[in-house]
Amino acid sequence: MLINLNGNLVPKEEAKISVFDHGLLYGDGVFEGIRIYSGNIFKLVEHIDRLYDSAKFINLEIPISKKEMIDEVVKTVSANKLSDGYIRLVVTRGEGDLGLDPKKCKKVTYFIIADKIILYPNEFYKNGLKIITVAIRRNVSEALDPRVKSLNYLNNILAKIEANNAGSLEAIMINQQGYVAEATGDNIFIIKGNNLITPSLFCGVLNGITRATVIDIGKKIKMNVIEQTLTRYDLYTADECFLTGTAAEVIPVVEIDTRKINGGVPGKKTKIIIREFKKFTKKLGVKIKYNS
Ligand code: PXG
Repeated sequence: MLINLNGNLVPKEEAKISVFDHGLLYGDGVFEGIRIYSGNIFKLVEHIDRLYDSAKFINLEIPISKKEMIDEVVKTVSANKLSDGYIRLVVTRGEGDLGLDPKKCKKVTYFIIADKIILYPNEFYKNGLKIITVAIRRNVSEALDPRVKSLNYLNNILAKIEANNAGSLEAIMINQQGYVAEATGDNIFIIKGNNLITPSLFCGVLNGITRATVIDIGKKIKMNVIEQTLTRYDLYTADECFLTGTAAEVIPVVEIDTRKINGGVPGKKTKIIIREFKKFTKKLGVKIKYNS
């Protein structure tokens, strides 16, 4: 496996960064998780746009242009001859000293890993997930905006620990106002009648690339797509529910806080959306040409 470290392809064993890197010391950095489907890097341009927006928010200047970053991603995937897999693109503040001041970090670090992906076991796509809402609240936008995909995932990890401790695979996080936000690494959707509903971005959620794709699918199949505030009541009384994310794709939810959704089986409309999503994954993105 070859890792792209600051533009150089190096063997995995040599892909090392300093213990003084502020990405490690303070979580000072941003990242993206991207999928490759049949040689197509799904929505790569949208992921790169979001990466640069996250970097801009934290006042981190990525040393190469978006176009160059796209080329670096393509170079890494093709060097590893991956046609299906997962890309982790990380940009950190770089090496500094033992103070948190980013001014001391003179050179931004970036690296790109292209590897196979580990999915939820297939049975969960077929039978759906049982999930819970957790006590830990989603970060407030005034402290650290959830739209920034930063290396600070402790908020989400604390929620995941709560879910793990309760024997649940995923957690739904509520925001400071008591409205539903998102799962630890996925956005949430419910279906009520012909309405496809997801929390608005102002509820404190990541502007998910899969979320945007599902919104487009909803419009295409003539559902009313609504972004609004949701409470636990809306979740418990939904006809159908599912989560969306690059890693999880579209995965049905069949139980929330012990309340069964759609009688405890994946919903009909959810299955249609999953089918449509699979078609989209091969169409939208940047196609790879593999080096022979
Ligand atoms: N919300 C959060 C907090 C996320 O981290 C999503 C929603 C879905 O966004 P996309 O753009 O992927 O549709 C994410 C992204 C993992 C993992 O290991 C999960 C994500 C990213 C990287 C790794 O589970 N989720």
